[in-house]
Amino acid sequence: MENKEIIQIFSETADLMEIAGQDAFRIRSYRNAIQAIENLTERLEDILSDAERKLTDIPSIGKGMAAHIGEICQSGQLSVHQELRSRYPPVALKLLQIQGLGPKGTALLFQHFRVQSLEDVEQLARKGKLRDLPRMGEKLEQKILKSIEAYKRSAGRYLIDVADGLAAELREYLAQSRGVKKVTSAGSLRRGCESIGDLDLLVTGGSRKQTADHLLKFPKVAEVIASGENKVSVKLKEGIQVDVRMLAPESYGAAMQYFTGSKAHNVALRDRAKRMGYKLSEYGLFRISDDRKVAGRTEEEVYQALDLSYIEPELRENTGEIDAAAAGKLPRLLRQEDIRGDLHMHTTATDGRCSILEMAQAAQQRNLEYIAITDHSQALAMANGMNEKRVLAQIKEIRKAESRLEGFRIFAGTEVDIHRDGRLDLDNEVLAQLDVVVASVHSLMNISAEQMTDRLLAAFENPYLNILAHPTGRLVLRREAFGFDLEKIVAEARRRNIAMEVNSFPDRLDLRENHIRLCKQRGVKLVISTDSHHTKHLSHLKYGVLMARRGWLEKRDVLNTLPAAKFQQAIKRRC
Ligand code: DGT
Ligand code: CA
Ligand code: CA
Ligand code: ZN
Repeated sequence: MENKEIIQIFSETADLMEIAGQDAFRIRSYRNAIQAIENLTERLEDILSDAERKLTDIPSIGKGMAAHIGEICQSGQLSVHQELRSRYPPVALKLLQIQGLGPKGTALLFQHFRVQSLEDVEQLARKGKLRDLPRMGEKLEQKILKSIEAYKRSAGRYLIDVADGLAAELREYLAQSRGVKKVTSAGSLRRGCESIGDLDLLVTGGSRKQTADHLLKFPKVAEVIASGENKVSVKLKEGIQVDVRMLAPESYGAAMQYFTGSKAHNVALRDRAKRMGYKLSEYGLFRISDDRKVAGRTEEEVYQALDLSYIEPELRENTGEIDAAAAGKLPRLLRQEDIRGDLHMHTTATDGRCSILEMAQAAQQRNLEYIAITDHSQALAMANGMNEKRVLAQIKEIRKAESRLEGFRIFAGTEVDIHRDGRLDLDNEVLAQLDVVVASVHSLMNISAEQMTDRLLAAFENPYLNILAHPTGRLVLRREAFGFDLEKIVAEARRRNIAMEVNSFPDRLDLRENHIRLCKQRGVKLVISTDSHHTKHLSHLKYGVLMARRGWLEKRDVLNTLPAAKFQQAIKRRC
């Protein structure tokens, strides 16, 4: 039994207990246990089978939870969980994901209607039957409809870190098959998209049959969807589909180009080829007049034959990249090595899991030159946000930690909440003593777009605010961005020299590419940060960099490519 499976059972149990309206204290003990297990590096089953050790030595795991873990490891299931599952239809867990419904709304639905599927709820809402339920109303009904639509759109898609991790494992595994020369990810993952529908892997070298047989022995394969001569599609235990294509080396580049997409980019590229007297396919670029193959071994070759400079995968969305490549005007995209600092992270003082020094040392090991510690402010009580007094004490601790490191800077910062009226959640006197102030909205997100615009504009009036963090508040596959007038905010940011964050956390990725591009066009600088809550999150930087590249950013557009001292200069407010 893997820890992940235990977490899954606990999480469903807690969710169902919420629908059942059970004791909040007991529900919390499940959630706390989940957090504790997520932070473990060992398998629970191994601890259990070690006579010298006790599960209850793990913080947040009491006697009750330890017994539950024992039961799961022994029988593969948990009776409390089974009992709750039998009480509600399977759609119950899905309904909890629908914004506006929540556990209470879900319970209410089950009390008043026979709902078996998401479509049932959708119908009820369309017919206006939800609004009369207690505490519901027409507005909430509309919101539920909208979030069901969003849920359906996102269903079956995966966050980039999940897809990326599985693809890396599979690539490594496939590379071990006899004769295999190259294994590459293509599709949306290679383009750095925020969510991934399925994985596309390209393999060359070795015999197709052997590679296919090898793939089917990958321990995470759950089922085979299709198995043809050149392509095998499987579903992994995690649910995601993988298309593996076996290719000849002489058409590898053409296939890479074709299967990287996007579809829109490919269509435009094929049009261009046609106009130039060529035919472009996954097998190569062919001259129409005599069917001679002119390119196909590498992607570079294909673009070159079409009189284009090489187009990086992240740009291939048919949003102007082909014209720019034809004119030799593509940006020199930012690279991860260009990033020198990380300006958004949390420690044990609030909701992070590691100390200031641990975060700094881990960042230094990743070749960064500076970080900012930006713990939460008091309004975020849930995350143990800090008041002025605690912030002042933390500044001292940060200076102390910094003095223990060689050639590394730790900026004292905060992630300060922006109140409903635009006020920042900490006194200016304290903000003035910080090296960098990152500000963000964490509450009251469903106000109107005008109100949100005013709220952000008012926040910008505070002279200490340097960076607006996760500016749109969206959560990938889970929550839409809140509305506001981005043009107005960007213009004001430019005037005042406020930077916009590209939050690298895989479920945020905020700003996203089109917004990033707008900032660049309007002359607003960006900062790419990880929002780490643990040293292991520092590796998420690569996803922020991918998003920045999708937004056409170059090194000079990003402030944390600067050395520490220059960075500090560059974030100084203009007004
Ligand atoms: P996803 O999987 O939904 O995250 O997105 P993609 O872009 O990975 O899409 P996928 O897996 O359906 O196909 C991979 C690439 O193969 C796609 O980006 C472009 C290429 N491709 C697939 N079908 C077509 C097609 O009908 N026409 C063209 N031009 N290209 C296609
Ligand atoms: Ca795909
Ligand atoms: Ca695919
Ligand atoms: Zn944060």
